[in-house]
Amino acid sequence: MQTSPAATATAPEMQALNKAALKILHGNDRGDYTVPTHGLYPYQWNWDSAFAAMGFAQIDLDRAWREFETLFSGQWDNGMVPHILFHQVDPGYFPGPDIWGGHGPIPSSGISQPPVAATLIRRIWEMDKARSDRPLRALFPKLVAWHRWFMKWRCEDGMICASHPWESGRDNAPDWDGAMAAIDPAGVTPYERRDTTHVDPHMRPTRQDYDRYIWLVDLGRNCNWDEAELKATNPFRVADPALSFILLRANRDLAEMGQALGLDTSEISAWITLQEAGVQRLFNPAINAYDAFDLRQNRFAGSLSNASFLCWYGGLENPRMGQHFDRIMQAVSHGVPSHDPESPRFDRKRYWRGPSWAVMNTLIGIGLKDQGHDLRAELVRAHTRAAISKSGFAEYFDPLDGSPAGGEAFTWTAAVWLSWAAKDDGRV
Ligand code: 9WN
Repeated sequence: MQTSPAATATAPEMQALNKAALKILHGNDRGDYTVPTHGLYPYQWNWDSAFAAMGFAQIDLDRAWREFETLFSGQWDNGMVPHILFHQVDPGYFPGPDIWGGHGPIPSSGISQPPVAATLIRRIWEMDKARSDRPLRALFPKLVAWHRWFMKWRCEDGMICASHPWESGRDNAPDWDGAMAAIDPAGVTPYERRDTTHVDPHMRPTRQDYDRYIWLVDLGRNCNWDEAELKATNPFRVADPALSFILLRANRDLAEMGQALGLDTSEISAWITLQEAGVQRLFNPAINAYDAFDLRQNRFAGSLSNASFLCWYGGLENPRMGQHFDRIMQAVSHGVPSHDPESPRFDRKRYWRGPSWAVMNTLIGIGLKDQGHDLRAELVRAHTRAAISKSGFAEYFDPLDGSPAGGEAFTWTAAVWLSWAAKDDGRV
């Protein structure tokens, strides 16, 4: 196994990076919430916010809680917490609130995003326990309602499905290729992309992807985001290893917090039991790895991705995943790549089809550490540090040389630096 990254920063370089990370966090801070980066993403994104809160927790626990409170102020009556909250309309991003037609208390999208919040809230609560349980007590029922929504509308035999590639947070991953190919986007609302005015189009999803993203938004808006109708009609329903492992882990953390608060957690325990069986169904023997599964076409995607490596984060042990991990980390200098570099679909620059993401690395690293794979956990951290030291706080990184890709001055990359990548003990 490779044990050291391509480069390590000196102490003064580390200090300069700490300072730069804080500057990014403050620069993207809009008071009660944080934008992922100025320009490209001018709104509050769900899982980005959870990581932003971890960054703030290093310097200001009240501000960390406020990030979550703002996020949950956008929760819908059915429990869903949207993937984007449009606090202030900004023409720099498409699709905006009018295209989404969300019906929550704040203008929003109509889908959700990976529920990392409970796990990161647990960490902040542990850091803040001595002061008070009050913020956790207020958020706890909202977390339960959100997870209940996932279990009611996104769960198939314990596997958790994405209803749109954006819901997975891994927009153009090869995991969705089969399901996307089956969609005919005829009649999609005419639109003009804004992302490619901010970022090199070679680093972004294709036009074919976007037609289908917007077609799926049209589908949801046209039925007023009626989940029962969408469950029956949406051609995109793919069980996602990331959503499945992340929600399983989140439910474990939620149950722990509930018990500490003296609350009844039997409903959560039942979810965990169902999900523990469900994640086993995501193991695809054809690639010997956890994989996405298309419920509509009843077939695996055949994609070994960084989501597959969230198995440890979900509390699972599987020696075959360790072998894949070692092989892939030997093939790259700045992992963990979002897709297997040996696959013909690997694309080192294009978003979720190859690049490494500091935020996924954090989750993979937490899981490895929790399962006792200390060397592998440290390797992920070292690669993440090397990429950030070399290229700054980019949205994602080329895994073959660590060069920056996507947006710049990224909140979650800065937050990951402060809360995990640069820390001595390797714990979030
Ligand atoms: C669509 C904000 C978000 C992340 C996602 C990432 C990207 C949006 C986009 O940016 O998605 O939600 O327009 O490309 O894929 O994970 O939350 O950083």
